[in-house]
Amino acid sequence: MTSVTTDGHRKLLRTCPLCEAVCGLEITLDDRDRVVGVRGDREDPLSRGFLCPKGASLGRADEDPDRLRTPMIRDRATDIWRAASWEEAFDLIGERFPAVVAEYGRQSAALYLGNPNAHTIAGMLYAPVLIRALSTRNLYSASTADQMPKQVASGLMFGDPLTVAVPDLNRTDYLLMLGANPLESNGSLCTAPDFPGRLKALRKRGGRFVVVDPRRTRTAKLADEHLFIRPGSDAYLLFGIVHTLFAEGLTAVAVEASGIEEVRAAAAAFPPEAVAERTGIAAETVVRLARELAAAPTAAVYARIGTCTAEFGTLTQWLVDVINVLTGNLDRPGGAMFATAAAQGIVRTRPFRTGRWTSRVRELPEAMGEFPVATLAEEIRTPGEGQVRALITVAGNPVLSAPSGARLDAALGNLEFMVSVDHYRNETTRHADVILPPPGSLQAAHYDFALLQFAVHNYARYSRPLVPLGDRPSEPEILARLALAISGQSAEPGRDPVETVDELVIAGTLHRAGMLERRGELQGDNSTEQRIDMMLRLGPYGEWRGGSLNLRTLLDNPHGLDLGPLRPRLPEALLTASGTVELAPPELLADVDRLRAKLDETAPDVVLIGRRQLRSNNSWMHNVSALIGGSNTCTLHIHPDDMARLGLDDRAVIKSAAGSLTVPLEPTEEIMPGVVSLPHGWGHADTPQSVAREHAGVNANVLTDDSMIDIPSGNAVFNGVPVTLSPA
Ligand SMILES: Nc1nc2c(c(=O)[nH]1)N[C@H]1C(S)=C(S)[C@@H](COP(=O)(O)OP(=O)(O)OC[C@H]3O[C@@H](n4cnc5c(=O)[nH]c(N)nc54)[C@H](O)[C@@H]3O)O[C@H]1N2
Ligand SMILES: Nc1nc2c(c(=O)[nH]1)N[C@H]1C(S)=C(S)[C@@H](COP(=O)(O)OP(=O)(O)OC[C@H]3O[C@@H](n4cnc5c(=O)[nH]c(N)nc54)[C@H](O)[C@@H]3O)O[C@H]1N2
Ligand code: SF4
Ligand SMILES: [Mo]
Repeated sequence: MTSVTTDGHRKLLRTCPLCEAVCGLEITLDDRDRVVGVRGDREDPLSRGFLCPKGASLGRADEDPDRLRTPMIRDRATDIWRAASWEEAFDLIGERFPAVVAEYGRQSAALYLGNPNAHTIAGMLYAPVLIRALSTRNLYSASTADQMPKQVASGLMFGDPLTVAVPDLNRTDYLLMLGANPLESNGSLCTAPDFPGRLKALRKRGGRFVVVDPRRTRTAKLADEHLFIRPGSDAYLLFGIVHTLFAEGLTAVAVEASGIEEVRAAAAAFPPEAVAERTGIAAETVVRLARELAAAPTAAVYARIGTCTAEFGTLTQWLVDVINVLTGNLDRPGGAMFATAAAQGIVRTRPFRTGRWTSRVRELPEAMGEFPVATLAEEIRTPGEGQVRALITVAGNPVLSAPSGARLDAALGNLEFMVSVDHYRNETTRHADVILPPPGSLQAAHYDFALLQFAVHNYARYSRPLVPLGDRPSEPEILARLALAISGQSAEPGRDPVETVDELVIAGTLHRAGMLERRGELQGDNSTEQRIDMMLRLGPYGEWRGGSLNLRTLLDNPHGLDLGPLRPRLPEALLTASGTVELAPPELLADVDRLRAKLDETAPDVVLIGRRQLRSNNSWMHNVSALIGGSNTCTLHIHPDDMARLGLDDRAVIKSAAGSLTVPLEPTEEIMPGVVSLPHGWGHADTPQSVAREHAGVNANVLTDDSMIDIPSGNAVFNGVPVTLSPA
C-alpha cells in the first residue's frame, strides 16, 4: 500500500525487524528510495503507532555507509580484505569448503545462527537448507545464550518446545515478572509492542504488577512493588512460592496435569525460611507473593533473560509454569496462555526430548538439534576425530555474545575455512575467509514466523520488500546458493535456487497433508510468497482448514490483521506422552538435587549480571550514530557502598575465572550491593565500523565463563558470575 505525497515522497508500510515487538512502521521514502521518515503505523491493530528509537533509526541502519555491499574475501597470509564478485565468492567457497569436509568428515563443519535469524524470512525458511546441506551435528545458535531453558522446560512439560506460554498481558489482574526489563528491551518471548503501555494499562484497571530484579530498572519503577533478588536465585524464590501454595492449601489446578505429588515432594526442601537468605527476599514476602498469586482473579508469572541465562535457568522456567498451573492460571484468559499463530510451521508428532546425541568434547546433550554455544570454542580447539575445522556464521557475532568470548575469538583463528553472512566486518566475521552481505532490511519481505507464536494477542502481518534489490541477491538466495556451494554444486543454469528449495518444501508439505492436487491454488509473486500462502492456508485460520486466511488476506490488510485475543488451547496443544501437562519431568527433578545442594553455599562477595539498553541491539547497532551516547554506553553499574568498601574510583579492574577487563564505573543506588552490571555486545576497539570504534566499550563476555552452564539446557550463564574488583 503506497501513498504518494506532493513532494514525490512515498509512504509505505512494513514490520520493524529489529526486536521482538514486531511494531508496524510507516516509512517515507524519497524518489531515490532513501528513508526520510519512520513513524509508528497507527492503524496496526497490535502496535497502534508505537515506535522506539531503534525503529526510528531503521533507515540510518540500512543506509550505514560502513555496511558491506559486495562480498569480501580475506587473504590469509596478509589479512588484507578485497571486494569480490558474487561468482568469485561462491566459487571460492565451493572449492574450499567441500575440500575441508572431504578431508576431515562431515562433523568437521559447523554452523552458528545468530539472533536476527529469528526475525527474517531468510533465517526462518532458508537457514534450514544450510542445515540439511551440512548434515553435521555441530549446529549452534544464539538460542543457547538466550531462551533454550524456556524451550526445554516447555518441551518437557507440554511436549513441544515451541509451545511456550506467555502472560495474557492485556487481561491479567496480577503479573509477577522476573528478570525482564521490557521498558528497555520491549519484551522477549512475549511479543507485545508497547509493552510499557500494556503495563500501565494493567495497573490502571486495578491490576497489580510486581518486578523481581537485582536492579531497580525503569520497569521496576513502573511496578506496584519491586523486590531485589540475589542473582541466580530465582529458582529458590519460586520453589518457596510453590512450597507455600501446597502448605497453605492454595492450589487450584484447572488443567489435566500429572506429577503434582512429585512437585509437592520436591518443594518440601524449600520452605520460605530456607530460601530467604539465598534470595535476599524475606520469608514473609515469599508467603505473601504466593497468597497474592492464589487470590488474584487471574495472574501470570513471567520470567525472561535475567533468569534464563543463569545457573538454574531451566528449573526457573519450569517453576514459572508450575506456579501458573498450580494457581489455575495456565491456559485461561488473564493467566499464562498460548498464542495461536497463523502460519503453520514445523508439525511435530513426537514428545520433545533432549540428549538424542551428545557433543564430542564435553559430552553435552543436544537440545532442539543444537549443541550449547558454550562448547563451540573447545570443539574448534580440541584435536581429534570430529574437530570443527570449517564454520559458517549467519547473522551472529558470537565473539561478543557467547561466554568466554576471548577464547572463542582465539579459536576462530584456528579454523581452516570460515564463511559469514553479515552486513558487517565485525569481531566475529573478521575471522572469515569470505563475508557475504545480505541486502538491507527494507529490501526483504517480512513475516514473523517465530515471534507471532509468542504474541499476547493473535495477529498476522506480511510486508513485501519496499526497496528493489537492484543487482544484489536476496538473503534467501545467498543462503540457497551457499547451501549449493558447500555441497560442491552450482546453481543449475536458468534455475532460481530459491525456487528449487521452495518447490521441494511445497511438494513435501502438500504430500504429507494429502493435498498435492492443490498446488495450483497457491498464489504469490514468487515461490517464497507461495510457500507463505501455503503455510497460512494450512494454519489454524487457513482457507484449507475451514477458515479463510491466505496470503491475499494479508496483502489486503497491510496494517496487519487482528486475529483476536488469546484463547484456551489445551489439551489439543499438548504433545506429551501422557496427554497431560507433565509437571514433574524426570530430567528436571534430577536437577533439583543440584539446586538443593547449592542452597547453603556461601555466596560470592560480588557477582556480575548484564543489562540491556534501549538504544542498542545486542552487538550490532553501535555504528548508528543517532543511537549512541547518553545511557547507551558501556559502563559498570555498581552500588556506591561497594565502591567505598572496595576503595574504587572511576575505573576498576574486574576479574573472573575466565578473564579480566578494565571498566569505567557508574555508581548507582539502583543496583543491589554485591552485584555489578555490564551490558553485553560492546568491545569494538578493532572494528572497521567507524562509529562503533569510537564508542568501543569492552566485551562483557571476556568475563563470562563457558564452563558454567545450565545443565538441562546447556544454556550459557551470564548472570551471577563471581568477580573481584580492584582499583585500576
Ligand atoms: N533495546 C534493546 N532491546 C532488545 C535487545 C537489546 O539488546 N536492546 N535485545 C533483544 C534480545 S536478543 C532479547 S533476548 C531481549 C531480552 O529482553 P529482557 O529479558 O527484557 O532483557 P533485559 O532488558 O536484559 O532484562 C533482563 C533483566 O534481568 C535482570 N537480571 C539479571 N540477573 C538476574 C537474576 O538472576 N534474576 C532476576 N530476577 N533478574 C536478573 C537484569 O538486571 C535485567 O534488568 O531483548 C531484546 N530487545
Ligand atoms: N553477557 C551476555 N551475553 C549475551 C546476552 C546477555 O544478556 N549477556 N544475551 C544473549 C542473547 S539474548 C542473544 S539473542 C545473543 C545474540 O547473539 P548473536 O546473535 O550472536 O549476536 P548479535 O549481536 O545479535 O549479532 C547479530 C549479527 O547479525 C548481523 N545482522 C543483522 N541483521 C542481519 C540480517 O538481516 N541478516 C544477516 N545475515 N545478518 C544480520 C549483525 O550485523 C550482527 O553481526 O547474545 C547473547 N549474549
Ligand atoms: S520496539 Fe522493537 S519492533 Fe518496535 S520499533 Fe522498536 S525496535 Fe522496532
Ligand atoms: Mo536474545
